[in-house]
Amino acid sequence: NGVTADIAITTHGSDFYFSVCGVMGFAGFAFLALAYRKERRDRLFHYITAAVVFVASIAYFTMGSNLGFTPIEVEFFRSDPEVAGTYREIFYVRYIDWFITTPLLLLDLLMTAGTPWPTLLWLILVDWIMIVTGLVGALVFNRYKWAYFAFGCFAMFYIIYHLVWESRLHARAYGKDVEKVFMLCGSLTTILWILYPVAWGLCEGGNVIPPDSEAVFYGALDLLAKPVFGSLLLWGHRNIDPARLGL
Ligand code: RET
Repeated sequence: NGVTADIAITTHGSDFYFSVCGVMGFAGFAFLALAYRKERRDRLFHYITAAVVFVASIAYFTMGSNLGFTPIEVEFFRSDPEVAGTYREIFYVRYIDWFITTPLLLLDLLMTAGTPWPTLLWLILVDWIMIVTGLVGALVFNRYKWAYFAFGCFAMFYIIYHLVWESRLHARAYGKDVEKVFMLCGSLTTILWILYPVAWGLCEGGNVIPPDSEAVFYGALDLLAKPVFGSLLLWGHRNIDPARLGL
């Protein structure tokens, strides 16, 4: 429709997005190929993890094609004359990706810890609050965006508290091998998830770094949180019978 942003990605930015798209897609086929070495009933974690990277691959295809964004006016109170009235491209497609994939990543982790399903559902609902408030905040142009950001951070720290305390103790009860994979993947998740709001504050929030740097920041986080996390999780599960976890 001809709407463009003053602050937008360059060709380099889109090349980077296409590379991440390729890595995510490749990881998806690899996770599926590994699934076929197992009995159908033992493939749960493979299917969930493959779905995560396939969804991400499509989101990255979208951003590489310079689609899935909308121009949002840069926040008013930062308006030195340089940035007043300028528009930054905000990739809402990220949040559609995260809305689908972060609950799946939580499923991966929490089912590893044998978390009871009512708790699991509750944490997914809290996760949705985190993502949706982040999206709304990103689309708001004035300082109210930071209120949404605060709601989202509150939700995230609640989830992290759960991973670090309740779920860790749960995982421990299932034995050494379960505890080990949970500790590895849970620690990775805790560190990475805390960096997402940092990226948001520098990009959608404060417009401190340009969209090309945003591509690299979120891109690195997504590669670590999806294909790297997924590989470690599936590797950790190689000798764990899902029936032991009540699955
Ligand atoms: C937002 C902004 C609002 C406050 C918080 C956020 C956290 C986002 C997170 C995203 C995780 C994404 C993952 C993607 C998979 O690749 C929405 C940025 C707290 C934690 C793991």
